[in-house]
Amino acid sequence: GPSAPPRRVDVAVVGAGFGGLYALHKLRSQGFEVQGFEAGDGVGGTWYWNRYPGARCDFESVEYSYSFSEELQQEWSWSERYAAQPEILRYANHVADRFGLRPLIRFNTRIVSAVFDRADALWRLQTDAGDTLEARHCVMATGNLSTTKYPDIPGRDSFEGRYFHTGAWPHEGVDFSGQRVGVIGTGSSGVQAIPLIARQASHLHVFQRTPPYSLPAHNRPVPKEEEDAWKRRYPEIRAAAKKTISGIAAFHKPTQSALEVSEAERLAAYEKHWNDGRTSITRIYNDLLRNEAANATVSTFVQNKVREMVRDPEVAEALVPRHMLGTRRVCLDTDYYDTYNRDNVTLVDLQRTPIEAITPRGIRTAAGEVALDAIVFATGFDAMTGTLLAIDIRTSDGVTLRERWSAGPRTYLGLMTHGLPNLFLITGPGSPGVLTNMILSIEQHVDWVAQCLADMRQRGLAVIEPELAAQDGWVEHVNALADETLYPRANSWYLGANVPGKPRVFMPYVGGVEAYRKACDEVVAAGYRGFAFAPAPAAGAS
Ligand code: NA7
Repeated sequence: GPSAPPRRVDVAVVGAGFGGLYALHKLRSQGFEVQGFEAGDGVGGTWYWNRYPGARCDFESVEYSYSFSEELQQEWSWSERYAAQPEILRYANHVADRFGLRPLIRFNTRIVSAVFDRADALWRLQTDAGDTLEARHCVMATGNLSTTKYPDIPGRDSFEGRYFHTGAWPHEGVDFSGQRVGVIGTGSSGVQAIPLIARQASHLHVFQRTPPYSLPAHNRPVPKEEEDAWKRRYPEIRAAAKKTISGIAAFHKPTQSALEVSEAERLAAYEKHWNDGRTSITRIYNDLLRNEAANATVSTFVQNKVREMVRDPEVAEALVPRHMLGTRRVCLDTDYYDTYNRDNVTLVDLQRTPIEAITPRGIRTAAGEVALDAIVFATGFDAMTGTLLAIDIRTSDGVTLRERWSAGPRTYLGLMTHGLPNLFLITGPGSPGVLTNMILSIEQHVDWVAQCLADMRQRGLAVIEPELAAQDGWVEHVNALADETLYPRANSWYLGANVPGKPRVFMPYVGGVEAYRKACDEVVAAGYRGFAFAPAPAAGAS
């Protein structure tokens, strides 16, 4: 029999993390009809999925929080300098309830395909439940670190114990008491989880391929007076954050070269920063991410710290990172290095003894088999593009995102892709997103999209698409900026280097949030330079 026509809205928002929540709120407040979709059964995105022990933000919570509502930022209290995952998830839930966003979201629903019908100028989104929604515009707030990646090691399914990925942690938690546990991976997630798992497990083996740089968080409760003082200065702090590279007011924009000061002065500055507890050590001098000799000064400083903290010299040497600090994400930890001074912790250096297989009993390296009851995969994500490319995104006349991005992602301003009209990315490749305070970048993107859609409505336009030349120019600019830095010199997920076969393209815009906002705003001021518009088609116009 005839089925009801699909529901039609102005904007579909995919994902209900911090990006999706704010997009729903902002677009609805401008009078657009919106529909959200979320694969999980709750809001929070990253903070919904990553429930592993020790998960916390490595930006201070007073800055890693929404600024769009003065009441929200005045009324919400953060208990710690670096809030842990459960508190950040409570905050996401508070925001969803406070602004009435939950009814706008379909939970437990994954978008499997999105097809733009050129004749009707509508996106048709198909869910994994098999139903369809039509939307004039589609906002992909699908996150940059949302598709978990297991390593290509044979035998995982033969393992007879339990295994977990940090990015898809069981809601009920995991009790490792009395167990022999193996952790594979020492990025931000591993560095946070390892100290806590070590305290619970009977024995912990850490399987390390690349030693990270990790700085002490000096996490602590936030006293009331400090919070009050902060809240009084909030407008000033939020404004200052926009004028930085990372979108964090506390990360100052450096003016001096590391090589123009004396060694004593440099070491004092690094020491002060070490005791302060922030990841922004590369922001002390302006050439730490641009000049190898400058970088060596800070890399060596942290390498020596590692040697001081770990008692067994052989273990210490294996933990000393060798790449240039900052070219891969710097970690922030609580007791990470001291964990290797415990009797029940063994470091397995995979550079010496690579993993050969996962066996029914544990993990076999070139040095033999380690018997384990549980394995934790802290092995990261198919970052920035994985989640988007897992959705079949295409147009009715045969353009596919997968094909357009086959040699690496291409966007104009990180916001849109040529050939795929009315599809907006939040903090996507070509934007500074992943290198910055994500919530600040999310707000800027969503505000830009909301303004754009409001302008289009006012001018009676229904279709927006970046021009190919504008996109090529932006991609070239993003690459040129990256090539002036040391970033592309390391194997990192910024480059897709952690996923075998992924094109090696440095994906984020390194110019910082201030320059990026200026670029986006200038395009608007120049009448949306580089974008082409069209009115709604006569038939099927809504
Ligand atoms: P990351 O930073 O991508 O770290 C993944 C870790 O897993 C890293 O140490 C990898 O070593 C290791 N890994 C990956 N595959 C393997 C194999 N096959 N064998 C051994 N070790 C492996 O992910 P996180 O979840 O820690 O952090 C992601 C982001 O979340 C982080 O940057 C912050 O922005 C927050 P490798 O370095 O590839 O040698």
